[in-house]
Amino acid sequence: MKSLPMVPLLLLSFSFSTFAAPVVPDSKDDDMNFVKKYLNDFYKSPDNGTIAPPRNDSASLYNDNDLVTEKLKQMQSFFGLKVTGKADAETLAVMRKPRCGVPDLGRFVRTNGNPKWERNEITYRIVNYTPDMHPSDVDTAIHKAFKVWSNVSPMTFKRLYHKEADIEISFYLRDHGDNSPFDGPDGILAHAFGPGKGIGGDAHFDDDEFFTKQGSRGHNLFLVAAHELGHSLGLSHSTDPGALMYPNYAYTDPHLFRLPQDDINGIQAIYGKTDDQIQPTGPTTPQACDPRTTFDAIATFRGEMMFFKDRHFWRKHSQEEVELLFISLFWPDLPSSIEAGYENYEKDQVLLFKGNKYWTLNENGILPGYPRIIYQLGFPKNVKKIDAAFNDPESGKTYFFVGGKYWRYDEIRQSMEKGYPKSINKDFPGVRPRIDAALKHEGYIYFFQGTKVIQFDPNSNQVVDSTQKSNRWLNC
Ligand code: E1S
Ligand code: CA
Ligand code: ZN
Ligand code: ZN
Repeated sequence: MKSLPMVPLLLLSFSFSTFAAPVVPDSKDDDMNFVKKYLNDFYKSPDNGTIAPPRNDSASLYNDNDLVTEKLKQMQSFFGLKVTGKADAETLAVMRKPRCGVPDLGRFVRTNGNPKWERNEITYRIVNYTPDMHPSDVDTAIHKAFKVWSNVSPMTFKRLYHKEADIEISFYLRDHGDNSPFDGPDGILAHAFGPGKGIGGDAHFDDDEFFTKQGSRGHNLFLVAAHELGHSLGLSHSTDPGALMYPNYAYTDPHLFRLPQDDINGIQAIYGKTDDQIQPTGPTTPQACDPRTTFDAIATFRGEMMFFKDRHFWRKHSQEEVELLFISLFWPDLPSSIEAGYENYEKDQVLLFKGNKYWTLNENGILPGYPRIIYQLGFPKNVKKIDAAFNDPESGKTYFFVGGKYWRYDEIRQSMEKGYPKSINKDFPGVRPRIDAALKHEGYIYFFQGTKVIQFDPNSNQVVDSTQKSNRWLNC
């Protein structure tokens, strides 16, 4: 589980002499202890999450430093200080002022200690319903969200109807009595409390949101609930942008949802593995600079490059920085693991291929009427998928690579050319079949094969370089 980086504390303690603090600190350790005591005294968590000595096992996901940071932020916002989460000089000065002993607020704190459920059998109750969905669809979404976590851990979840349960699920508007009011439409979608008595474990959903069963309008209740239940079980946020416990909502088709490996690692670090012989695995987020990085497909669009990989693509603006994005964020109806793609400069479109289907996209998204079947482009029925494609803007011709053969399509006449398929070996000497992705760029053809790139010069008809790593294109 990739936890968010800890904010280093007390970085500024050396600058104290400039502040008229009543007590001159002896050392950084004293500052730290003072800050911790102050926060424990005045920023208690709902279920008494005090800042505990750090646990050194891998399950300490709700880290002590996270808690200190969280409570510091609350304290800073309470006093109208700059909210840094760090015990900077200004913050320490306020803390050192005399004050009354009543806690500032029993505010909602999720990162309290390292709470976990001490039993594996947990109960839940759906307290009320949203008007957005049919109640039975709410039941199904919540049931599925619990299943996400019970599938990968020894935890079991039993629904109660009339008795108070460990995890109480409810929909609320604005202020709802836990000192963490919702904020109206957008912004906060929901929140949940870490394991504990009373409000501990409970998940609240902001009913000013539009929750859905399906589709990309509004927010999918199953996905939001699965994330919140992660908190209910004691998980904090992850820095892995592909994780369910990443702080930001990302739409993925709920039918195709698989719990990412990072979240599996997180929950298993707390509760251990499943009782099954074979442990479940989940998708991992590709790392651009992993030396093993390979691509599924590459396409350009209006001067940008898109490198497709699993559920994601990297977007590269000319020579600038590279960002990793979800395919589903841009095109909710596209599948993952795209196999080939190219830019049709003529029509200002991008074509993406998977299996015998293809999609045409422009800046507004997928054009209506897609996917279509590749046989409409003139491929014979024995072609089941395209390995790679590129368009040559000078000639307006598109090259399609399939196994050891290639086809050429005339974009202007909109037809496959006669005399194809031809042999890759014969026409591109030095290029072996099974190409992952291809690209025409600044006069050269680049064939991506595994972790290697073959640079081919179409003028001299020869390979000019085959030593480059694929991920060099991602600035690695
Ligand atoms: C997003 N966050 C949300 O409402 C904080 N904006 C409470 C919290 O202040 O639970 O973090 C805020 C909740 C949310 C985050 C991620 C819901 C998904 C990640 C990956 S969905 C496929 C997915 C996600 C869903 C509160
Ligand atoms: Ca909201
Ligand atoms: Zn609440
Ligand atoms: Zn969250």
